[in-house]
Amino acid sequence: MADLFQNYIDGTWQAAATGKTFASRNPASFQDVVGHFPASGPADVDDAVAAAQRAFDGWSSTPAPERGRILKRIGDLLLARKDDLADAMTREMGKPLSETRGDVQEAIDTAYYAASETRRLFGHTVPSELPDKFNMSIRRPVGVCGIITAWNFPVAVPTWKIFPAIASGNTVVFKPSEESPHCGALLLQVFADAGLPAGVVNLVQGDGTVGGALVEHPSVDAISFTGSTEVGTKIGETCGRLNKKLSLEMGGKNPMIVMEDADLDLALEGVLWGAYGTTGQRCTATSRLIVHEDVHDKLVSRIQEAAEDLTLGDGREDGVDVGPLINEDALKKVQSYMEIGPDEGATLVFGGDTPDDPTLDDGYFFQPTLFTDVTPNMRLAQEEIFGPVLSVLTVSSYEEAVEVANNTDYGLSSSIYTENVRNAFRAMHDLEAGITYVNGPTIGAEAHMPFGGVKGTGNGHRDGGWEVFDFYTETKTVYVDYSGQLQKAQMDNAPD
Ligand code: UN1
Repeated sequence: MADLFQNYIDGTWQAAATGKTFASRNPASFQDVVGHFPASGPADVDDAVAAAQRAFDGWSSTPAPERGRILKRIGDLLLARKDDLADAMTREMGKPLSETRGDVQEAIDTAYYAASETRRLFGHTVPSELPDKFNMSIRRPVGVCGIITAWNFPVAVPTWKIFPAIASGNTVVFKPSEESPHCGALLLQVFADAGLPAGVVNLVQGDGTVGGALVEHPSVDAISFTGSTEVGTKIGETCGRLNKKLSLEMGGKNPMIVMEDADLDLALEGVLWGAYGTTGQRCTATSRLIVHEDVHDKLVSRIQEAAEDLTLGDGREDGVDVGPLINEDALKKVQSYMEIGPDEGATLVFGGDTPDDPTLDDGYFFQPTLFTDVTPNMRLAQEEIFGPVLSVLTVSSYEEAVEVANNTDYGLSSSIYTENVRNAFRAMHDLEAGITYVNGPTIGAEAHMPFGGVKGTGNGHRDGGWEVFDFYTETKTVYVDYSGQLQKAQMDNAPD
């Protein structure tokens, strides 16, 4: 019998009020049940929000550097548990150990970065238009933050949000994906062991019902969401109706441009990592390869040759490059494009099927796949597939490459491989995306840099970096009048 896990509310582990549970399974071997988790409902959300509200006064008035000291301890504990967390993560969501270690490392880096920012949550001091008066702005925490995240970066991405939120003095109710509840529970155990006070971060496990209740809850002041465009758009409607602060991080259809002057060895490595790393299940995955016609055939045949060497399998085994997809729905979705693509006129060059290997029959594996002859408006070039499927489009100039790259509703990441310094700098401005890599693939965010997208990917906010503190704080404007008399602004009463 696999372990039974609970919610974490007000500093204690508690069963869901519903009394119901759900199972989390290993996508590489679905007989392997990772654990049973509370299938929570609105009553559990109420309890968690009430705990976060109770904790708010104490936590927000704790000096920020003291909050930073606890974040530093959280980072130290994540580091001490890195291998255990990575192993649990691979078992629960499938990506290889080298990648899950990277995921935990990203959380460690975020902890140390957020800890250091607690010593410079700067405001401004500004001259007044009146004599003997002093103007400034300070940052105040927003309140109770609801944090809802996906399963593909089940440790890193929640910490991109939770750490700056608590560094800024907010309290949190965290709802991890129902595909990665174990990672969520392990993260909360780290917080508890590091001495984070009760109620500062609460965990409620479950499906969209929990997320929905959190978004609707009148005492939740802000929501930060990473996940599908469909769910994010619904959350956006609700938060709009309730005037709730919201940060959305949704899909991507990220282009990599390879110009005729590119270093093809470098581009090849970038394509393999960007398109097939994490089995293509990143919102930043390279899913459109936009290649100059002069190097198209050469690059495609080199990708084909190299992709044959990629080993599919259980990410906890040595030498595995590509793990499984997350679940059956994901597998069915990827499979559907194997008909959609050729029907629209694309050519399947390699992959296209589940692996011909009976030892992998118990997992949701799919071969790295590549289509050529893809044109900009095909579904293969427009829809986020979230699997190891790369679509190649051909162009004949820099201008055409940019036009094709921007021909998408999404705008998260983008990349260009070129040795031409002019085009490298032009791309930085021309590509409609929140992130542009020059001579690197579309993936690989660093913890201290802003992360987020434009167009259909987001709503203007950023995770990560210094910008995220603008989301988790409100600006308070303060005027101090020490003139000893009533001075009226805009009243022309200043001395001539
Ligand atoms: C995501 O897929 O939601 O930059 C985040 C990257 C990763 C984060 C991806 N570090 O690709």
